[in-house]
Amino acid sequence: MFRRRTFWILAGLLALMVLVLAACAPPGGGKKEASGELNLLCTPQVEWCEGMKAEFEKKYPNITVNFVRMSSGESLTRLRNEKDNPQFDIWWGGPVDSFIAAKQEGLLEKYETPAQDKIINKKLMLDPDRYWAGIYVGSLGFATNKNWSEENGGWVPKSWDDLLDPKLKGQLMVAHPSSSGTSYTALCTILQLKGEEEGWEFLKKYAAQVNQFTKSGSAPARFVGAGEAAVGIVFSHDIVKQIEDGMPLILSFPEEGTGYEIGGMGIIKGAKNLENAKLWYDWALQPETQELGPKYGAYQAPTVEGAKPSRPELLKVKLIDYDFEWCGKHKKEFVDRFTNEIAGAENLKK
Ligand code: S7P
Repeated sequence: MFRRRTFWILAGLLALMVLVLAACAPPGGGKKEASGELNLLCTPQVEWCEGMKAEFEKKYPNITVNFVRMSSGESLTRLRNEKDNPQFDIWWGGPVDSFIAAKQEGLLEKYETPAQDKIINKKLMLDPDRYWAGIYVGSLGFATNKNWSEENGGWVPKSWDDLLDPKLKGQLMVAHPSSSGTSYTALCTILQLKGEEEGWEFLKKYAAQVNQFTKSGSAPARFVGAGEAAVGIVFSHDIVKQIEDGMPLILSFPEEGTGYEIGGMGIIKGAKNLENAKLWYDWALQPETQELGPKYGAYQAPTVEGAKPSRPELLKVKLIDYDFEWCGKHKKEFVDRFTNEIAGAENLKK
C-alpha cells in the first residue's frame, strides 16, 4: 500500500517536471532561437541593402543586421585588409568575378547547404567548391540622355565601337574598374569580345572619351540623367531604376553582344557570427527572398527555381559567353594594368 502511494507520488512529480520543461523550452521543436548580430558587407544599391536588412530582421527578430554598403572593388580591398581580423560575416551582392578573386585569395568560407539545390544553372551560378553562390543576374547596357540624343538626331550607341564616336569625346561616363564591379564587367567584356591585344587598345581609346570615372557603377546613370554627360555604361537594371525615378534616359544594348553579371554572395573566412551568416545565405536562396528585389528598386533576374524575374526583357538581348572564371582569376592583374597604363584612380580617393 505504502509502495503504491510512493509510486504515484513519484509519477506525479515526474509528469509535473515534464510539463515545466516543455513550457520553458524554446519554440521551434526545442531548437535555440537564432540571436545576436550579423555584419553584412552589402554591394548592391543602398535601398536594396536596407530593405534586405529589414526583411531578414522581420524573419529573425533576435538578430540585428549591421551593414556597410560598398562597391565591389572597394569590398575586395577591405576584405584583403581585414584578412587576419575579419569584421564582416557575409558579403552579399556584386558580380562574382570578385568572389572568384576572393576565393582564390582565401578570403571566403566554404558552405555546403541544401538551399543551393534550388539554383537553376549550377554550372554558371554556383562555385564548384561551394565558396560562393549566385543570387541574381543582370546585363550591361548603355544609358543615353534623352535631350542630348534628340539634339543628335535620335542617336544612341548600338555597339561598343559607337562609344569611340567623336561626338562622345568627353561625354562618356563609366565607373573605375578598381572600385566598381560594373566597370570591371565592362572591361572584361571588351577583352573577351575583341581579344586581349585589340581589347587593350580599344580600352585606351575608350578611356580617352571618358568625362569622369566614378566610384560606384550605377552613378553614371544619375549623372547622365542630370545632363552631366551624354552616355553611361551601367547595368541595365540600374538604368531601368533611374528611368522609373523620372530620369530622361534611353536604354540601348550593343548589338554584337553585351556582358552580364552573376551577382554573388559568400561567407567571410573567420566570420565571428558564422551561424547567422549561414541563416542569411540560406534565406537569400529562397524564391520568396529573391522576389523581394523590385520592392526595393532592384530588377535583376533571380537565380533560383520558383522566383519570377521582374524584367525578363533585360536578359533577352544578345549576351556574350562571359567567362567568369577567367575574369575572376585575372581581376587584380587587369585592374592594375588599367590603373597603371590607362587611367589612374586618384580622383576616387578625394
Ligand atoms: O545596383 C545593383 C548593382 O548594379 O550593384 C552591383 C554593382 O556591382 C555595385 O556597384 P559597383 O559597380 O559600384 O561595384 C551589381 O552587382 C548590382 O547589380
